[in-house]
Amino acid sequence: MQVKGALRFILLSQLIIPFLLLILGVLLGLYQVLARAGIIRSADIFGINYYQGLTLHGVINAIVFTTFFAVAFGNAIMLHQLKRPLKVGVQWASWLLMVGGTLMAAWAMLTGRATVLYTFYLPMVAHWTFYVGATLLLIGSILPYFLDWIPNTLAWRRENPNAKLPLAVLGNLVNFTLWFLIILPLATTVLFQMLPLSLGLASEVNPLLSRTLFWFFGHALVYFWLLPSYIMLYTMLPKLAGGKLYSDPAARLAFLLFLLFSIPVGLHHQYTEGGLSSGWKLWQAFLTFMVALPSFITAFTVAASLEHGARQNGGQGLFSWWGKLPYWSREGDKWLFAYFISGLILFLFGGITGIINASYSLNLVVHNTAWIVGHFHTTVGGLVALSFLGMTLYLIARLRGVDVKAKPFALAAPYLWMLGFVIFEIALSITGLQGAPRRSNIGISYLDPTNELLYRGDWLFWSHVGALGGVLAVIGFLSYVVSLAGTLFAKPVRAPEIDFPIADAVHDTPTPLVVNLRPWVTATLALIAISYTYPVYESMTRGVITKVPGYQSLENNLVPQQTLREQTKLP
Ligand code: HAS
Repeated sequence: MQVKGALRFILLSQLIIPFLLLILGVLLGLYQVLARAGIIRSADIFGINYYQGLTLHGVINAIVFTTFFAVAFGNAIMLHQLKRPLKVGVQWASWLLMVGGTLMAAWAMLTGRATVLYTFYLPMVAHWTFYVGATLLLIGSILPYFLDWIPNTLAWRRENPNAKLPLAVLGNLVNFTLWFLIILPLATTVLFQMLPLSLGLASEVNPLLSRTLFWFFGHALVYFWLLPSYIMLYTMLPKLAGGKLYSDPAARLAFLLFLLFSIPVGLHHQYTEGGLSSGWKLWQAFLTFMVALPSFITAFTVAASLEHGARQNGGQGLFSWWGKLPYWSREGDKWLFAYFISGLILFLFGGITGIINASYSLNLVVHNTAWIVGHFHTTVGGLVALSFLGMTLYLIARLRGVDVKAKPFALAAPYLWMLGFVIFEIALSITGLQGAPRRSNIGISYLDPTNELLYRGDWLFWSHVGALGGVLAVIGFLSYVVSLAGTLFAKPVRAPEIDFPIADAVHDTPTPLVVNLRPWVTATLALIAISYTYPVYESMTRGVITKVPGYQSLENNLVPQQTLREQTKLP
């Protein structure tokens, strides 16, 4: 399908702008891992403080890159699958809000006015531009869903009353329905708690309520990152592997189960938080195990699809068919396979560690340690990042009308990244179990041998192994940059277009349970109401704190450390 003019510009820039920011985000990640291994021992680098760098790393990589990509990919999927035009006015409005919001938040972070990490927990307070910027980014990201995708889907349904909604469209609509439902609690805490505090308009605040609302958003956020990857795994990977999707109804069921279970699980980030009853934490722990179910379904369906593809390529035996998959193929679009398979291998680690995190009792061992950092670099930094990077390269080549350049570099990139993060994950899991904290510049504390009080020499070996993993992953990223830069500046050889390698399904029997979205949305709302009414009520009644230095307005919050220390001095 051909794409021209403003729409082509918008789609291309939705991919290129976050990629450019990602270069900074990845380099700051390198600084983090070297600082945490005690290889760089300083509180800052090139004028960027460790925690400012950590904020930029998290916000750029996990929020900006992912949100821009999800919108660009969603636009491309809807265009390609429904064959209905997108409204240029809507797309411009969405683009302006997202780019404007990102620039505002970037200014606040780069000038040191928003060193609040990507979770921006109260009582840390950022400059108001950070909150307004983040809000604009979120509003911009949801506009296409309401003003383009839903109207286009309804029109498509009217024209095709008996046809099944294309699988990729279902996945995308589920993802943005989820997105809409979760940005409401986030907007509530940002607009009614954080912004007034930042502007000096509030004298008291409730951090417990804020964190409960944040994690109402925050865990489902990880599935907002994951679902575009699952769309690719279900609809494109089977074809790249040489075969078909094993089961279309299983894929639909997985998407719908994500809608149902992604949201009412946020309390598993707050197991150690005082003020919330343990019964509700346990209830959400059970639901967390339920949200792993669609990923188990995915593991089996994807593995069966890979086997189907491999057998079409001549694969035989119980295990030797694995050898017939196109791991190194440069033919056509098959290079993309490397991104998906590397991501899947990383996600095996991410899934296992996630299930360990979910256990109410085991979580007490790993919470706030380096273990968690290992977990999310094999999930959002693994399958999600690799599939997004692969698809960014693929779409840029299509939208520019060129072939992917420097394919050996494009192929080496995901394997180096995967190897790097497997090493990183193992190393950080071990240091985490040894007690190494996350979100901490341990190079100038626990890993500084001159610090007699804190020094933990036993963390040194695995921290260095972790740094080796991080360096390997960055080399993989640079290899990707070579291919992307070549593709970005290559001379066009054909008309710009959007096209995806969409697979047929082996099993495609109509299954009423997974056709209609409405009962699933109703059940989702009911489960959210059951799981969150009491925890939100509890947070509202128990969490208010007043007149504590950290909870005052930004101006007061920026008082020198000395004054803060005086204010909090014990008698
Ligand atoms: Fe998580 C913390 C539990 C999935 C991201 N998670 C985080 C944080 C992030 C994150 C960013 O219960 C840190 C937040 C912060 O800053 O504090 N997570 C889970 C569970 C799952 C899970 C149960 N997480 C994800 C995904 C993420 C992500 C996906 C990003 C995209 N997570 C937690 C918990 C915490 C947490 C607690 C809080 C910890 C704390 O104390 O702070 C599940 O959804 C995972 C299910 C996955 C599977 C794996 C299926 C495997 C597949 C691969 C098959 C491979 C094949 C190929 C076929 C069951 C699909 C094989 C090929 C060969 C060649 C072998």
